[in-house]
Amino acid sequence: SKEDIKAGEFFPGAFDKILSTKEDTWDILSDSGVTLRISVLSDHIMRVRYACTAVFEDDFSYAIDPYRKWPDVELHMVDDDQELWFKTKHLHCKISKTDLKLSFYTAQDELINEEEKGFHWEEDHLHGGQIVQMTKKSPKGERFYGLGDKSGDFDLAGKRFTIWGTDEFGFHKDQDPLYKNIPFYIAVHDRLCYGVFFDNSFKSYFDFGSERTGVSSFWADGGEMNYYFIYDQNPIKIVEHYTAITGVPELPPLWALGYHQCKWSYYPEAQVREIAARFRALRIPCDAIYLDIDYMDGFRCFTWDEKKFPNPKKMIQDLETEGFKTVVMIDPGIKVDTEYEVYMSGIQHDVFCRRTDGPLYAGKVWPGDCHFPDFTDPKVRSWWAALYRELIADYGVHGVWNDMNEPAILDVPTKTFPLDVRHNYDGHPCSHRKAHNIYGMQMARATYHGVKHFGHPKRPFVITRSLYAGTQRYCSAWTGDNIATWEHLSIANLQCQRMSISGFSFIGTDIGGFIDTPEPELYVRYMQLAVFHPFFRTHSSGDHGDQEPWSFGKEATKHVRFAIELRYRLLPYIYTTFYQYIRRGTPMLRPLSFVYFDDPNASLRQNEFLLGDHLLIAPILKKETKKLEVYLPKGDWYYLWSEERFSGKQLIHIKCSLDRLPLFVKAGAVIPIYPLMQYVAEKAADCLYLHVFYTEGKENSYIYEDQGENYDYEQGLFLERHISVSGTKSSISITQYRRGRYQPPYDVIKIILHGLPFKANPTQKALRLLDSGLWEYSVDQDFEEVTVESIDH
Ligand code: MIG
Repeated sequence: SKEDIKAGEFFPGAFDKILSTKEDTWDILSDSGVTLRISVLSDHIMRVRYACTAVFEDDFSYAIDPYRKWPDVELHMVDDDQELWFKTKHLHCKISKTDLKLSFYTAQDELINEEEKGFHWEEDHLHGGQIVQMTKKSPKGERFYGLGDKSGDFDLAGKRFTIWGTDEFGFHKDQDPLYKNIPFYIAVHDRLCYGVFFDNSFKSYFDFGSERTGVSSFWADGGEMNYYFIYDQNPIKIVEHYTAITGVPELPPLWALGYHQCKWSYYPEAQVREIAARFRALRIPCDAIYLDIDYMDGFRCFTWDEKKFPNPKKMIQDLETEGFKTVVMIDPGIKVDTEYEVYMSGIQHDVFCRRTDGPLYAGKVWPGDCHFPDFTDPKVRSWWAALYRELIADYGVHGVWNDMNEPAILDVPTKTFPLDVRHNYDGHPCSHRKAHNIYGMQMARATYHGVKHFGHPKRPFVITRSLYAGTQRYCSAWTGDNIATWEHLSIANLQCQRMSISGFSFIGTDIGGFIDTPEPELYVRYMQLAVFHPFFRTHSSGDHGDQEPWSFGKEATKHVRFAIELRYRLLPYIYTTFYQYIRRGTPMLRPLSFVYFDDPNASLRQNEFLLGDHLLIAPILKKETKKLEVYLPKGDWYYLWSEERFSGKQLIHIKCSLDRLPLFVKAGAVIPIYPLMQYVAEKAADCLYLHVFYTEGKENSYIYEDQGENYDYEQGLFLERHISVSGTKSSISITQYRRGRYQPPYDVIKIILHGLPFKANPTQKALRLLDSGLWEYSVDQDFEEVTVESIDH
């Protein structure tokens, strides 16, 4: 394609010389004084930086996991007449000496990606610095995925996006930008895939063939061209590499994976108690209840409205006795009020953001004029963390919800801070232009440290609205102010999958929609989908109708209860999936187009996805759906609600009724199920169910368990079960290998056998025929092998 170079664009020029600064890092100098720095993190990841004026910025990023150690990599450098090559085992990078353009190849010499204009920049005469840009070639049919919470179709090709966290109340499909800032994408073409993480916190842009066909580009309003190029054999692995760079969370407390009930706002205390009691009376499981801004005294963070909540400590304790955790909102804006302790402490400790010329910045939020802590200053983060003492240590609050941290400001057209506001940026002083996209992340980080400290030895739980790449290390998130429409149900499905493949798995949406009230059918379908989202919470703006599981009539309540019960039964499976996420960076929600990336039909699908290794969810996203077309990828799949077995690589049609969401289990899978509880650890489980889905051949499953609330797992108090199922025409055997020292509360495992192609021999005494027609086999939880044979064996 023809490059159209514009006036004012600068290019690196030709190769001059090469210097090795460290073993894994090379500086390539151009004849115009540009330095290209290549460093190798692993066989699959290279980092590319440019200094337009020979001086690099201090190498500092909020996104990067500081604890990640990269193993040594074998690297070959080849310097010939025309080109420089950097070669790892799996990824080769070629640099042309005439213009310093890069291309990436596989070890088999397949072209993964090459630059078009490559790196170039424009001078920013107003602010100083450069607008740094990168333009790459994009072969026909290339698809693009990622970028966090974008609300359009899953494939981002043909569009342009901006990364600039924005409070978008009632956002719509394709609205951009939204709340989250994840400058990471995955591209797929010709059965090759790669990832690009552009770690630059300025306002940045991604153009996937919208401006010019055949090119993709990304650029930022300042900072460095600094990106990571990732190559591997499938997109799930690309996400795993990205997650290795930016980090994973700790295990959440198990209750955080239960059902949560929220509204803007539940008050006074009597109403909170009433809602909680209603859950128990109606036998709808629930683990957490939220207090939105109205619990505060005049929206002053870290205070209580004593009229509405005369004795928060007692209320929180009583709720806890009933199995409810209390989560409260904390916003970044601190009311300007000399009678308010937190404000005065902030002034005294000089924590608030200032304008360029010195005055404190004041912006309007709920309480009126506020000052805003500069969370990018480590001293301020410590100050903020310490503020949680009373809430967490004294009152017993279990989790904290950080809102409005884009940061969002009312009554100004830009919806945020003026750009001249100053930030410490951990010792790299800068303006809001650079700090905007990481502000919410640093708030959530400070909150996480406070909640963790005062809640110790319990695991912390924090939820945030805004975030930057890497924020998954600290907390969960929700997708912001959605609307109770069917279109938003589709958006929710795509946003959660997209966040998951953007390294952020602990994500959910306001079930039913934040704005407006859903019709009963929509609420039921919404709930059924959200069962499979890692963060599982109903929330609504509260100024329309009620939005509790029982608010939509008898029939809907029944279906909603069934959905929530399914969630609780599946908790060991979901917890295991979370554990796989933190162990390997594997996204919890896995789009079909990612897992079955070599299947061209799967790559055309965007609604179905997998949760974990073995469950395929086919959400119902349209009103009055009677029949759903579902694409099943390779392998055999059981339709959970009928035991019917389908072979994959085909489109099937499923008859739908309102009580069930189409759910498929991979043949050979073992799905762990807990006995139903009304909240996590309501009682000691007396058994673990293992639902085993027959396959002819072999399939492995993995289950992770621990105490669920503290850090004992770090001392080896966890339990891993590696289970394999192998089936023949006349037998099935299930073998287990266990690791870890956690003693589960149950002694017995009940194995439920699905899909046996033979009649089991009932003389085995452990075997019992259930009403459902399935066989159940009771066995010690530490069994090593179980075999069930055909009666005619
Ligand atoms: O714009 O605290 O997204 O979940 O209920 C309103 C009140 C401010 C926005 C959040 C929403 C929350 C609401 N907040």
